[in-house]
This record gives sequence, structure tokens and C-alpha cells, in this order.
Amino acid sequence: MLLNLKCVLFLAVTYFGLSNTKIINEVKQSIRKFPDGFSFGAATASYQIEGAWNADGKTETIWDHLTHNNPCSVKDCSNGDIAANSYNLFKRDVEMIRELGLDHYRFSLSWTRILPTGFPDKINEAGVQYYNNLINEMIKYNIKPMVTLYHWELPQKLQEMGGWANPHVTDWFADYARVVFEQFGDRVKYWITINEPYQICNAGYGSTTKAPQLNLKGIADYMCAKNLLVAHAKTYHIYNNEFKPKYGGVVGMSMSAQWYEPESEEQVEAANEAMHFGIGQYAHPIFAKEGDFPQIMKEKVSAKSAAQGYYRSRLVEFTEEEVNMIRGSSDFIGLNHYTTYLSYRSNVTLEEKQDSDVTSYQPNSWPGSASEWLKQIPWGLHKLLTYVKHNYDNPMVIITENGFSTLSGLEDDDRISFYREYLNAMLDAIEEGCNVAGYTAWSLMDNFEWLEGYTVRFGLYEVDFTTANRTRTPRKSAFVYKEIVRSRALDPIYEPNTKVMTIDEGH
Ligand code: GBH
Repeated sequence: MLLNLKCVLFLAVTYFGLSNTKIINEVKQSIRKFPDGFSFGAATASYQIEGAWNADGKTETIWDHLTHNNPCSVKDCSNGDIAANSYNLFKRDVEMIRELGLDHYRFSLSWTRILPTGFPDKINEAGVQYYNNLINEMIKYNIKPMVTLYHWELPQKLQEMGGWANPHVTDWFADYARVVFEQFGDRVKYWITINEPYQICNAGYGSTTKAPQLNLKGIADYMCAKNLLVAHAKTYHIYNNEFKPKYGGVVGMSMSAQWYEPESEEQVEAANEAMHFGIGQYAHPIFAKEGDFPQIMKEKVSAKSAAQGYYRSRLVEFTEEEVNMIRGSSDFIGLNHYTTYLSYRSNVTLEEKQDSDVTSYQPNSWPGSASEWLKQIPWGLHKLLTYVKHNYDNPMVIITENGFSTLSGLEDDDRISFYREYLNAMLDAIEEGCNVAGYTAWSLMDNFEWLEGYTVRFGLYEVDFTTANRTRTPRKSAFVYKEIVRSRALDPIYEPNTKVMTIDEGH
């Protein structure tokens, strides 16, 4: 849409000889404002940026374990041992946040930095100090911390006891959360319990594309899903009962929220099924009126399990008490949205380990990025937000991740167009009544991109991973995002001066 506008203007100048003033006026009319009080931020995650993997008492997590024991399952055989070295460079990170003029910064905590045994019997002072230093540095400059308790780094010892497949994990996690609320709750008002359950369970337990690479599809992923939702709900209620009265913060979860579009009008039901097996698996139990896993999931998994010879559904059911505990257990829904797929009905055989009868894909003609899976389809965000409004009773939404990958380099016009187009689509949804309160760019800086290692870059700031001091340099997109945040508006043709990055007054 924004690009079209540019084209129209270009044609207007070329063929109709419109005056400059007229063009400038038309652009001004097309500048869209963000609502008052809208919060802009950027995000990172502990393993992806901190490094210092065994410093000051921190113990091994499942990502340390994976990268050290099976290094070349990461594309460039790299790891997060040093990453962007934010454990030592956090002051520079906060300086970057000030340069961008952000309202909030989303980062995550490393469980074993705080609790080296995984349990609350020993609180590691040095780890707590690190996060206190980071949080205090942010508070000093009026930047709201948005803290994720779990962005994929389970303590390795807890994994050896089954991790998210062991029902006791619900208490392990809730205990950890309580320690965190006690330590940081006075200053942190935005809490995300868990980042992307779909990736944790479906990729980590049902496949090999995330730690712990368990690859038990249709079994371990469902155990994980159930336990994770119970852990989340326990944590929500702990905060709500014991901490919210004095601190008044909010608690939610960040969902992996890709959009599934019907390939044709006949495929609406198929695409809907893909949504239920995707975001619905985790959002429906919390946000839908009736709670629990989506009906279609329960029916399909139960029928396929029976036909496959299992004595009970592979989808571990919730008790009624659990359904009630989980339903409503979030103050907002966090959406991590990147891309869109087309879906159609397909006859999946019982031998294929897939419980939905849908195939999804991305046409080659869709504009791509440096990541195979990431195609730039801004209208998918508009449709996703509309879906969330209709299906989950218009909850408060925070976009907790949205971003684009490139190779290294500072001239990132593709990323700029991605951000502009997606923010524009978000504004369409807001105008139609979607309750979106904040937007968080992924990522503040380049980082360890899981199994992609350092081969693709998501940062507004480039990080030089070849030098010991991990120099951070703003990309062109950083200047453009800064202007969006400063002006609280989307100017489709703003060209930044990328020579000097400064900190504006009041930041
Ligand atoms: C986010 O997940 C993560 O929260 C963040 O840590 C990460 O850095 C960011 O994405 C960028 O990747 O290749 O077909 O297996 C986003 C959701 C969904 C993105 C799965 C990668 C891989 C699809 N992810 N996808 S495939």
C-alpha cells in the first residue's frame, strides 16, 4: 500500500507534471498517526545476546547443551557462549534503546543465571545483580522493562528429568517465577511468562528444530503443551494474588502467531483448522470463552489416536479444574508475528504423524528475506489481529515480536519497507477496533539466531561478531524506526540522515 502510494506519486510527477507542493501535501495526508499512549519497543532474548554462558555461577541450559554437544546442528556450528556479549555490554544496549527513543525494551531472563540448580534453594547473587543493573539502567531513563521469564533456556538438569514433558515442571516453573517476581517485581510491570509455546513444544519436543531436539511428534509435544499451559496459569495466579495488589503489573504469554490464509474460497475450513492447531492450541485454552484445547484438535487427535491403536488420546486432556485455572489467565495476548502461509485441505494418512488434515506453504512469488521461512506479507498481520479480536473477545494485544532478516550490511531498505508495511497493516486493524497497545521490533540488535547461528541478521543495530568488543552500529532501519517513534507517525517516504545517531532530549 505504501509502495503503491510512492508509485502513484512517481507517475504523477512523471506524466502529469504535478508541482512539488502538491506532492508534498499528498504525502502529508498519507502520514498516519499512532494512537495516544501507544508503546513502541524492541526485543531480544537472553541466550541470543548475553553470552557469559558459565560466568559468575550460571549453569548449563538446554541451549548450552545442544550447541556444545551437537555443534553442527547449528548452521555455522556456532553457539551463544559469547553472542553479542550483552552480559558485559548492557550499558551500551540501554544507550541504543535511548538512541531509538523507545518506550519499552523486551528482554528475557536466564533461569540458571538466577537459580543455578533450577530450584529456589540457591539464589545466585551475581545473576540477580546483572538483571538489577540492567533494569535500573533502564528505569533511570524511563524505559519500561518488559520481561520474559522463559525464552527457551530450560536448566539442563530439569531437562534430564523430562523437562516440559514432566508434569512437575509446572511447580518448577512457578517457583522460579515467584523468585523473579520477588526480586524484580517492584520495577517490572510487564511480564511475559513464556515465549512461543509452539516453538518450545512442537519444534523442541515434536521435531529437531529447537532444543532439546526430542523428535517425538504427536506425543511429547502434547505433554509439553499441557504442562506449559498449566505452568503459565499457576504463575499468572501467583502474580495476580500475591504481587499484583502491591505492584499492579500485567502478565501474559507471547504466542508464535503466523497467519494461515485459505488458498481459495473452498479452503476456509482448512485454513481455520491450521489456525486452531497453530496459535489456537495455546491461545484457545486461555482466551476462548469455553477454554480448553480447540474442539477440532480434541476430535482429530482422539480419532487418529484410536485408529492408530493407542488406548487413549495422545492429546493429554485437561481436568475441569485445569480448564478453569487456565481460562482467563492472561491480562494481554503477546503476538510474535512474522509471516503468512496458504492452506488447503489434504488427506493426511495415519502413518504421517500429523493430526491436522491441512497442508500449508508459501508461494515462491512472495517477497522473501534472508530466512527461507520469512516472506513479507503485511496483510497477514491485519488478518491475524482481526482473527484475535473476533475469536478471543478483543483482548489487549501487545505485538511482542515482528521483524525481518537480512544478511550483514547497514543499508537495509528491505527491512525498512517491512516495518513500514507491517505497521501500516497494524494501523488498519487498530482503526477497525483491534485493541493493540504496543509494538515490539525484533530485534534491537543482531544475535544468535538459534539453528541459523549468526548467518541471518534481524537487528536494527548490526553487531560485529568478529571483534572482541562486539561493536554495535545502527542500520538505516534504526534511523527510520527512531523517526517513527519520535513522530508517533508513519511517514512513507522519510529518508534519514544516517551519519550520526544521537540521543534526543528526554531520553
Ligand atoms: C522468533 O520465533 C523467536 O522468538 C526469536 O527468538 C527469533 O530470533 C525470531 O523468531 C526470528 O527467528 O524453518 O519452517 O522450521 C519466530 C517463529 C517460527 C520462526 C518457526 C522460525 C522456522 C520455520 N519462528 N520458524 S521452519
